Amino acid sequence: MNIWDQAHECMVREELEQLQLERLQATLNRVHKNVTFYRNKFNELGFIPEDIRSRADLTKLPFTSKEDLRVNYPYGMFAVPLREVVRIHSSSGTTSKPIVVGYTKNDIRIWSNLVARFMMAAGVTHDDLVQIAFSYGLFTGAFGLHYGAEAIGASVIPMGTGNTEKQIMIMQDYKTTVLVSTPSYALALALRMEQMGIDPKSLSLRIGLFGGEPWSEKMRQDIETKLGLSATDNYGVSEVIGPGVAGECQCKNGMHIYEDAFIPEIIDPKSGNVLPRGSVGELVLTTLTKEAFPMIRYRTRDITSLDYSQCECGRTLVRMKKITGRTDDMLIIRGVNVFPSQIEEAIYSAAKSSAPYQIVVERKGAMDSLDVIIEVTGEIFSLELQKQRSFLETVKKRIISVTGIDVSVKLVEAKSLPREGGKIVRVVDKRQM
Ligand code: DLL
Repeated sequence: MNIWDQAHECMVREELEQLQLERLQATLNRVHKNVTFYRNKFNELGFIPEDIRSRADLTKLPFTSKEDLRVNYPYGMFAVPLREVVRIHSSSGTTSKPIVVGYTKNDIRIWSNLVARFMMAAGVTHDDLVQIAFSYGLFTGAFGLHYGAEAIGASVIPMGTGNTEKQIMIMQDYKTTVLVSTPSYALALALRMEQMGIDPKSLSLRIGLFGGEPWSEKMRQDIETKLGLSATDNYGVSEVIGPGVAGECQCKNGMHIYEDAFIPEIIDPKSGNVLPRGSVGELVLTTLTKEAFPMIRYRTRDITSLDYSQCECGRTLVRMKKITGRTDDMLIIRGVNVFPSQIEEAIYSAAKSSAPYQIVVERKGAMDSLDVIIEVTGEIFSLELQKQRSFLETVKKRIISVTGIDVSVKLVEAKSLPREGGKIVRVVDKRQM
């Protein structure tokens, strides 16, 4: 029943845990030998890979954070020489420098097969025409889904993002059956079709694979009725692999985590302690198969919980609930990760000093917008109007070049931004999913 890798997706739990342990030991040996960062951390703790005798021993290991990846930019966390790396992707960092991740040939093969799992679980077959409306480039989304669809043997339409009317024309003319995008872009497509008077029934769409940002059950219903397809959720993190960490089956009741490739843990974000089964907390992931970029206990900062009960689909893999929030201040705007610190850095470098600012995020129609409001300070005030304009332009350009998303930047009077306890609320997120 739509299962791509029966042997791994339906394993008896005891066997799965034995496989995890073996793969974990191999991964720890690999990072101990090849990644200075991990070798130093392990030495500090007096830990050697042989100390891992059961899965529970995982808690002896240190966490890895985005900050660790930033410090080791660009290739410090790679566990193979660059000549063995066949692909590089990246993801937002907390500063203007992104995080760099790499894949060996074997990593790409495994990644494609993991993505094929959730595509097939959603009902995709080799007869489908898959339109990929993610950005092709450093973002892991487009290439991840592209290779997964090819592994299944479906026909891929590598459309990329934007150009909504052309997307719709291609859907009509090429008879697209599967749409791959962020959920918010799926809604934007639906709204545009409504405006153009196009009946979704006249299209051939039957399945939607959506991920890269949080969305609600209400959004699922909207997308399903407006586009006339079955909408499924899939989850991933670039540092861990990209899409292909977890995906829904047709029961649509949680995303199966591919536990033969990743060990999930739920921790209390403050104490770092592992929480009892079923608790809500921060998801931590350890990779078990990756050669080029293994991650030990990577703190995703995503809040969710795990459900170990048996799923009706026959898979024995644990399911994660929808992501309900973050334990840091990262925003996801149209599928793109943005940190307020990146914006602050852009303002600082243009103003040559700090300036009070606020970030306002809204959902206009189906699309997110990000406005940066900066208070006029002594320095900015003293600039002539012409220079103020060019200051705003510089800030805007810097933000766009670092984050890749379009923003609006405006100046307001000194002390006019609302304060709480004397402090400006940095981010006002008005979106309702
Ligand atoms: O967004 C990978 C991906 C691409 C997954 C396409 C699915 C589809 P990053 O750019 O590194 O990687 O962003 C990872 O996005 O930590 C979550 O906060 C969020 N995220 C990803 N998928 C989901 C989802 C890709 N299905 C960050 N639901 C993660 C909620 C999601 N949040």
